Amino acid sequence: MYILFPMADRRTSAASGKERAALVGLRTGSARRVDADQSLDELAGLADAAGAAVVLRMLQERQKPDSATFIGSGKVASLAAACAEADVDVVIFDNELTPAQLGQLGDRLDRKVIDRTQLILDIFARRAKTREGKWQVELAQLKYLLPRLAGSGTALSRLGGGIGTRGPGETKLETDRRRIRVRIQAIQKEIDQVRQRRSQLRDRRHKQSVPTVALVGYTNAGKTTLFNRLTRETAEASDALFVTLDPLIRQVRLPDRRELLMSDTVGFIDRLPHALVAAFRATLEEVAEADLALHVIDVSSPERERQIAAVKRVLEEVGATTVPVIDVYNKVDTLSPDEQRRLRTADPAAALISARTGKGVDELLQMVASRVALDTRRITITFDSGKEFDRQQIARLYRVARVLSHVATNGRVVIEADVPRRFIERLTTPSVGENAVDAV
Ligand SMILES: Nc1nc2c(ncn2[C@@H]2O[C@H](COP(=O)(O)OP(=O)(O)OP(=O)(O)O)[C@@H](O)[C@H]2O)c(=O)[nH]1
Ligand SMILES: [Mg+2]
Repeated sequence: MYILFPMADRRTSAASGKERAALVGLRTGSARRVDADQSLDELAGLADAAGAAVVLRMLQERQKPDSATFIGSGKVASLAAACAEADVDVVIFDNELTPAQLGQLGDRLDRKVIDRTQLILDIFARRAKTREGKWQVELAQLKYLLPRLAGSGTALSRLGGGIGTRGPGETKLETDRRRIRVRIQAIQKEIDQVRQRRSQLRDRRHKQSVPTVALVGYTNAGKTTLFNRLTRETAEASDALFVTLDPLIRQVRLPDRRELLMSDTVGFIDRLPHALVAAFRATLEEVAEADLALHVIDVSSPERERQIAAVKRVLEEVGATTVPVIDVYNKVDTLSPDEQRRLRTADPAAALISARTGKGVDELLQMVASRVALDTRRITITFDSGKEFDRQQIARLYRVARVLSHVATNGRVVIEADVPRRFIERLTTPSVGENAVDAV
């Protein structure tokens, strides 16, 4: 079964120079029809993000994938005919194909064939802006490509240009196996250095005891919109997939004047290519090392539950399972009051917000403040206000702790405060050791 889109599309896409894409999905065994359809919808969103115009959709049903042609020989023949009729440039499969399948399908369809993984990698290649982001994407692309160069060289020679051949910055990807190996090593080295630098920065932040909160969530959930609202930033947010690639970290001031650092980073997706997760480890470590994660969930998506599950899987994969999480249901402006009530009853511990209108954002900040404050001890510290070092410590205390009382007499300052445990550890340095610290 396939759907051919109106021919008017052909003129539009030719005029805009877009590649004309056919999308192919496979529904196997007990998989639900609606899930397979939604998966193809998502693939269409990805194709759009890669700059293609979708002119054909096909959903094949069979017990299990065919080892040679994935969708079965007969189906390939009808797909080839449909592709010829619709003047398709590239056929995109909703699954990861084996090198053998890629070769077979390329031969039989006689046009460029790519899979879901290549499509996602291509979007990332288009979006990467920083040096670090570019390295990570290219590494993932080359690692995906290498084993596929082994068998049939034709599958790749057929790629020509466009989607699937672009490296970061739209340069053409290397396809010579020996050169790829050398390049992988060089990039790996650079990424290791980045990783070290990031880890040093994190250590420094850790020493300053500023809590960090990471925004995580499915792509397009509204992470950057929320980030901008909380930090008064103007990072790019838009209704396209994978707009954010590189992590951004900015300060947020809580209602009680304490500071924390908030990070925005790459969004997740169902079946996120493993090569990509591995390559983005340096970026994703920001999440694994955070004190708290806000899981931003798009309530307007019909696939909310599947997206939530996909995010949890990625968090596991990047080793972020011990980070405490607050579920943040975003885009509640799209829900009726009734639906909002149901959501609140179903998950009372979650936050309901609209990053776009600002609704619920203050309550969310209160929740963050109390969660971040959980790991504190109430202590009383005496400072010598004549000493520069002590005056600095007092200023820092105000930034990281919740100060309950501050009494200054005869050059002494006595402060009672709820202090993060990590900060208390810092109070054992020699000069601070002179200060009297009483835990309550
Ligand atoms: N209706 C509504 N739309 C929202 C809300 N928050 C964000 N959006 C829209 O959702 C789309 C995605 O927002 P982003 O902030 O870019 O999402 P993201 O999670 O950062 O996405 P990626 O970086 O691409 O993974 C944009 O079109 C936003 O305007 C909201 O509260 N309500
Ligand atoms: Mg974003």
